[in-house]
Amino acid sequence: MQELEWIWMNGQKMPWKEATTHVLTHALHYGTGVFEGIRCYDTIRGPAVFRLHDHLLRLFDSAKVVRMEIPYTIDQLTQASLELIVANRVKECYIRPLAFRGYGEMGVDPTNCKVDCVIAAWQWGKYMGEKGIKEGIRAKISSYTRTYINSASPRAKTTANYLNSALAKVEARDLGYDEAILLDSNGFLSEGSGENLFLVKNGVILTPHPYSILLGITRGSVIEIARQLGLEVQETLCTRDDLYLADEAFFTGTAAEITPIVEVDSRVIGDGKPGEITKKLQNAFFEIVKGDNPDYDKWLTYVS
Ligand code: PPE
Repeated sequence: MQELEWIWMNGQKMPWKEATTHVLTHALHYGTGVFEGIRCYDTIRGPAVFRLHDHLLRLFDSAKVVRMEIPYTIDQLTQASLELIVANRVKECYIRPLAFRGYGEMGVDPTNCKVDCVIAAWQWGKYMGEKGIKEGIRAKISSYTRTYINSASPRAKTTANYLNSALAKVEARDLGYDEAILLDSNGFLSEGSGENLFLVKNGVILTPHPYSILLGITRGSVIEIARQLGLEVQETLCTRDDLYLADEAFFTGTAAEITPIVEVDSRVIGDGKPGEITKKLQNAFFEIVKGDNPDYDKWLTYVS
């Protein structure tokens, strides 16, 4: 990966290469970490972070679920994120706050391990390529089931939850697909390995109910934008058949932004091209994150 100059770690910025941790860090062994992914976009008023406060609120929610006390406030992490962008002299970047159980004691119980907190930033282009975001990607329903709500909370963005994602992603890639779509333990659609899922049928937008998924900030944004545009959105149970027979489908996520899905399990979605509603939402979304829609300035934190 392309390194930037600084990483914020436990209250201070330090050179990228020095931001390291002990091999007996609890989270490395037991997955006891919570994190966020946030994008900063270049706008006419300079770099702006999209929904920074909402992402940090979710970080603290994730920490609450796993009973981890983050030793900083939201305000401190906000300030640290903004200062990191300035220090690294980037206009656009992806920001990764991470709080994790550190070095202290081995054994599953994390209680006696201190909580370490880092914020890194790097430049990250289109998650599934320029071609993917323009022309759409091919997805596969995974043989892996999304982590069950009572085994590991999908509402919490924990590092542990991503083994489930990584298994599904690698399987999909091995089979020649761009991304995996996981079903929940009842067989309904849940989400991609790192994205939420949307379908469009007869002009109505459908998205899996909030129980077995990460409640995506991009998902919430897209629902609000779509309703504002006068489109109907339903959060509901969706089956793989709903997806196969949809007129349009797309993924949402901080990294993935809005990525059209044009094929699932060898079924062409709609006419095999990004759909009209998908493109409309994509345009509206990029206008907002680039600071070109004053109605949504509330979602941007300008770096300076
Ligand atoms: N579901 C999952 C499982 C998920 O990982 C993400 C984000 C989302 C939904 C969408 O959430 P939001 O970003 O708030 O709209 N995935 C992050 C990690 C990607 C990675 O490869 O790392 C992201 O997009 O930042």
